[in-house]
Amino acid sequence: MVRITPRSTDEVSTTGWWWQPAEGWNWVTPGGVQPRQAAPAGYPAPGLNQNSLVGRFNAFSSFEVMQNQRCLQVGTFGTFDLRINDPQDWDNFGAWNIDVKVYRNQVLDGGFEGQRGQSISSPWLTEGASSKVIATAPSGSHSGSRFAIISNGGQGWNALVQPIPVRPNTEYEVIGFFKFHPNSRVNTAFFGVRLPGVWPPKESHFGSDSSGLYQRINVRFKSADNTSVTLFAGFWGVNSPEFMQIDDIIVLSA
Ligand SMILES: [Ca+2]
Repeated sequence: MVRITPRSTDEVSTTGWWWQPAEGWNWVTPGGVQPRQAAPAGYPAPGLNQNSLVGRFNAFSSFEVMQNQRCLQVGTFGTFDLRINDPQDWDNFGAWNIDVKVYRNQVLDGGFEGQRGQSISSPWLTEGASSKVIATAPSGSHSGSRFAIISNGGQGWNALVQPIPVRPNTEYEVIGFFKFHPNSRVNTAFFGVRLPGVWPPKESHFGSDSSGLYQRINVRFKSADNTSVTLFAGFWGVNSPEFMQIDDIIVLSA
């Protein structure tokens, strides 16, 4: 996982000769020219703001870094390209400092695409007596073609869990996607992490929202002095046959 953070006030002069003092009118920050002007054909990224910091990654179309500060999971690998949206950059001077941070995703097989059978297998573990299965149906998954289903017909706890490594004294965010049948009565689902010796867990409490769509659930936690925590997602039975679909669980350092 990669996070790109430009220093938004750094400036580059986009025209002139290097021996000249800055003229002051042609300095741009990574946001590009103000007011915005869509770059015409011939620019590295036509349609995006002129002289802005643009990124390109494999087959994804170019994007303006300052307009896309959210986190995306793209599920591919390749070469990331960052540059100024300026067709003639040999005469530029100044610099934009850009922090590029690379994170390891602590969760293994969070999208369940690595699960090959119907039963839950490593690195996922299960808790509780009701059945937990892997379903293969692109239409039912949040992404990819596989997802997990936890069933629960009684009153007990049924869950998927995975121990994950963490850096001590680091803040993390756990994100996952959960879906219930529109008629589901589940209001007893929990998603989060257990830290050794700490109760209750750092968790989000949620349930069916009757939409029948995937809900994004997140929770933040601080690792304290731990190097391992246990990720969990499950629900307490409500004495009727209930199901919860799970997909795309990730942990990001905040
Ligand atoms: Ca999936």
